[in-house]
Amino acid sequence: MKKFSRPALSVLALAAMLALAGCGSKKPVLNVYTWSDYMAPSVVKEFERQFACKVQMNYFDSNEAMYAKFKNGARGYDVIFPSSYMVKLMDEQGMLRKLDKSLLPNVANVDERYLSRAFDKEMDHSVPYMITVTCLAYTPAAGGVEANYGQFDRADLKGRMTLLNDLREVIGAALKHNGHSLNSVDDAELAEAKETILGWKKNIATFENEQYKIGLASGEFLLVQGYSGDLMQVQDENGEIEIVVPEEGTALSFDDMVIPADAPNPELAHAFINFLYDPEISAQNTEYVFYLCPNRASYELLGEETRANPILFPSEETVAKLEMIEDLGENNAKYNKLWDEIKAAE
Ligand code: SPD
Repeated sequence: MKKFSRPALSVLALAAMLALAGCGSKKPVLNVYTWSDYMAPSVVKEFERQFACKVQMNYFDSNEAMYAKFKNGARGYDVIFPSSYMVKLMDEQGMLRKLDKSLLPNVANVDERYLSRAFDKEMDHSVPYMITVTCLAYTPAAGGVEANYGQFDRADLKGRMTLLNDLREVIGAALKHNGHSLNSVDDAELAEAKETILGWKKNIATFENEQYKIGLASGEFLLVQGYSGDLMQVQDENGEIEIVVPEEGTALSFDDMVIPADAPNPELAHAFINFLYDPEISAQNTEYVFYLCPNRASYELLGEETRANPILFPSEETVAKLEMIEDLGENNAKYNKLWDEIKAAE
């Protein structure tokens, strides 16, 4: 039988209020805008049951696509899950609602080791949801793979590899491969990264954020750059797949939970964020999506295999290789221009 930690009184009162509001009328709807394959269906169902509501899931496949949609006037979302560098940009533009901490008692469990690396350390506008480490994954048919981004230079794997369709991840990978910070704004380093990626582009099948998972599972793609949890989901289906952290270093991202300034249902949105930090719920979610929710109180509830997973709980040596993707302020324009040039190149 499932146990749930005892929520604070104000949260119980809110649940009762929302449940009553649902009686005899249409259920309240929580509109969520997030990445795909990123939440256990059982978790969503349990929230709908406890809060007598309907959760409507909507998906994006990159921070930039989400931001562009929002900037162009998309409205009606209650909770969004951008990466923290994008949260900073959205916050600066007044797009986000200040969080009411009295409605988020479970969030006290957030792991300080991660929060200390976050941009919004006070969690004024965002709460970390899950942590991504960008990795490489390959099948045995790729043959003799080394754990580095230089693999994308391999002409023998031409047409059988993919890079993410994510400008910060791909430019970041090339910068790391060339020995620089993945947040570099140095013109010479960025020009060098562009040349590196143009070389890789000759060998990859495509830049892909979603279909690469099916392609890797089916054997169509032999080596891919991917988000850690997504790759582990594929590995769970196909035990032959290997996942490695690139030795030059790689990206660490937090995807956060934020409430848009004009969210139609901010109370229910707070309840959802708080619910996702219930230790049992966080553990259940991590076991399903293979991303770590940085909720200290949930760690002891994870299975032994999950606790021993070197990507979810990396060694000091691996942590030293990880660099957080940061917002680059006015220099974001440089990256956008570089990415457009890379995409347009033959
Ligand atoms: N399927 C969920 C993918 C979300 C991974 N996080 C993206 C981080 C981007 N830097």
